[in-house]
Amino acid sequence: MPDNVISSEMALQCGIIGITNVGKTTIFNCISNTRGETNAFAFSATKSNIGIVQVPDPRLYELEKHQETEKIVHTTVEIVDIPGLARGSNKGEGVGNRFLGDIRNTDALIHVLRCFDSESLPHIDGSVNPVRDLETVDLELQVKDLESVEKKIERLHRAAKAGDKEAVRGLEVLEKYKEHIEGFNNARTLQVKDDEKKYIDDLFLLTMKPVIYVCNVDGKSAASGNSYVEKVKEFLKGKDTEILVIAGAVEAEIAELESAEDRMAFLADAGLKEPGVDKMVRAAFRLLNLQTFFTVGPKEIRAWTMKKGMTAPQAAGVIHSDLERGFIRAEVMKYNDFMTLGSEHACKEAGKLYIEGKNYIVEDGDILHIRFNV
Ligand SMILES: Nc1nc2c(ncn2[C@@H]2O[C@H](COP(=O)(O)OP(=O)(O)OP(=O)(O)O)[C@@H](O)[C@H]2O)c(=O)[nH]1
Ligand SMILES: [Mg+2]
Repeated sequence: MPDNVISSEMALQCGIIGITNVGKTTIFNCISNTRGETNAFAFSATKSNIGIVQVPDPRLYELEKHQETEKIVHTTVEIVDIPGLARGSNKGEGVGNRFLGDIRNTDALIHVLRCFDSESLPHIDGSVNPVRDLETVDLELQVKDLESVEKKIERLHRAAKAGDKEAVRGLEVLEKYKEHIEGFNNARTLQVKDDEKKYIDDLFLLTMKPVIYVCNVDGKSAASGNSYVEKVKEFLKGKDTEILVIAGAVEAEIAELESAEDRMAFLADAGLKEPGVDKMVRAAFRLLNLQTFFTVGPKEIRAWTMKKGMTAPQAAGVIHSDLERGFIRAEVMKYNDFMTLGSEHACKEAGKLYIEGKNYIVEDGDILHIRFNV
């Protein structure tokens, strides 16, 4: 199967990681219908929670302004809440070792950092210090990666001795990674040529996975952050990474509220226009290299998930395999054209309804109508 085909068996997963007791499960519970247990005891969590999470896309409601519909369907993304790591996890400290395996199964990471004070919740390392925590977690992952790299180096050494030329080339690349990681760096930051990546792809290195950072702050700091957040930003300066600020405990309370009006009012009180976790889910979606296309009609307006670079028949296959098999053509409108012109008819008149064939690469925000025949 080509690697840009998604089916439900191989859904991409984003993992929530971090030190123990930083608020991972609290944040997870804001976005998921699956309830994870939150707890003030270190190492209390003993299993990962998997949630199918709605990707909040305001464009769906904008589309509804031009097309009356019976229902709106959001697309989803899979997010896993993994129990906390601690110093020494790579040696099985805490319950850490097992969870490194859960991290390996993910495709991208949300790294949660504790940026709140709480007298009732002591920090496992004695004080609140998100930069130290970040480095602690990175180090655990690096140690594990180094193990994987060294194992493969041994294997390749044997093959190289037996005269395998490919193994000799592989060794050069792996030695570069070994040196890089030994210098307390994450694998993702090493610049290598595209054709060198294949020598480590099979290792699924933990520090190779793309990452965003979430600073979990107290309610007062929801809109403006605090000095802990500043330290994190300072530390990550120049690194090409996204940093989000979320008031986890407050957002968890807001998420519990029944009425949408109440939720809006409490968000406004906290100085927010939308929940920080909504931004986080969209960021996770992008981090996984996923994009959205829409189908728009009187029965439903719906967002669908596709991998960046999918062709029109592949995207059609996300809706139903028949649509891929019997694909004839796609009628495509751009979201912005549809919003400005206001209807399919108007788009057609303006020459903004494009007829595309099987080689068309679908773009984020495309509104598709698939013509097919089976
Ligand atoms: N004051 C304050 N407490 C928080 C905040 N977020 C989480 N907590 C509390 O911190 C404790 C731990 O939260 P969890 O969400 O269980 O933390 P976790 O990171 O999932 O912990 P492990 O799964 O054990 O690693 C709970 O008692 C939460 O109520 C916050 O923003 N402010
Ligand atoms: Mg937890």
